[in-house]
Amino acid sequence: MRVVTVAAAQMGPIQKSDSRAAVIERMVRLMEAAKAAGADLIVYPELALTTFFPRWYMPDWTEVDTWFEREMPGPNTAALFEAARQHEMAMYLGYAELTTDHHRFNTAILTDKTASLVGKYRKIHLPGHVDYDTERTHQHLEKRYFEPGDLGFPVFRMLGGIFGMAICNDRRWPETYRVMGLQGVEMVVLGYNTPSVNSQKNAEGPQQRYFHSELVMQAGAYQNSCWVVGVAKAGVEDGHPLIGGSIIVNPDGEIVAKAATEGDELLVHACDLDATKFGKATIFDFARHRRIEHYSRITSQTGVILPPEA
Ligand code: CDT
Repeated sequence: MRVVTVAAAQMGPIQKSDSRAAVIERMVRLMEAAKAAGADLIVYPELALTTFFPRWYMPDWTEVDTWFEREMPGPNTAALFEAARQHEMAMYLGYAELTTDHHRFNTAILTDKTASLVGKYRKIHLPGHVDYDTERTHQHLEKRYFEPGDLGFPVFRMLGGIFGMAICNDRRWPETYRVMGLQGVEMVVLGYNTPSVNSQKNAEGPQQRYFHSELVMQAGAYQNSCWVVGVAKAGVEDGHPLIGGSIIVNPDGEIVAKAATEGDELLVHACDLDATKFGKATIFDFARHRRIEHYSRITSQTGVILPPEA
């Protein structure tokens, strides 16, 4: 057995007016509870330090940059890293990254039990739109505020296992998991902010949003025989509801822990990384069963090309 005890640290809403310090205090409290429950690794949501600011159209880029971190760790996050060191807690942390040469990414990092950086991931599948959209019930301006990630889907050795990261909308894409599956990933950790209603289809409300969220993470786990830990920022942020539904999924695609609320809530599960071995050696033994001679469209084509009319 290679057990990594994971704490999925779902966070309730963060209002626009909440300070970073107040948010960090909540995160440290969740980390303390994770430590008390015996966790090795805590997973926080996407853009965990602030409200989900891409819902706000901001023409002023100086204002936009107030939502970004220029250093990690930096003055805003030093206390969180200090707590991680003190509790010997590995961590997945999502935040908005502003690089020294002024590129903006929706980023997540993995740190080890000494709070040292193990790896970085920048969100690749950015949803939403660039300009203010009058047709939508609410805005989703990730394509305005972030560039697509430029680091691929790397995996990292940590805690005796192989870990990969994704961020929110990435979880809906099978390519996300498969690229990491091809590097032997044993646990995918990811955070999300998912509005409870589809801004372009009112009839798609929370019930379907929760269903899709589980569906994609369970499929990703099963098809790559790995653990998936998905963590929400949930609840109503300045009038805008986000789903909860944080889950821990085993390599058979079964949910082993699930959040019951839309607030700060901790799910803890002892995940045996050796449980990934059976699927990887049998039905999803990629080396034996994949037929790459038939997969070229996956990397040579983005949109759909219809067959010729009869
Ligand atoms: N944050 C994020 O990626 N949210 C998306 C919402 C898509 S709707 C434009 C998600 O996939 O949950």
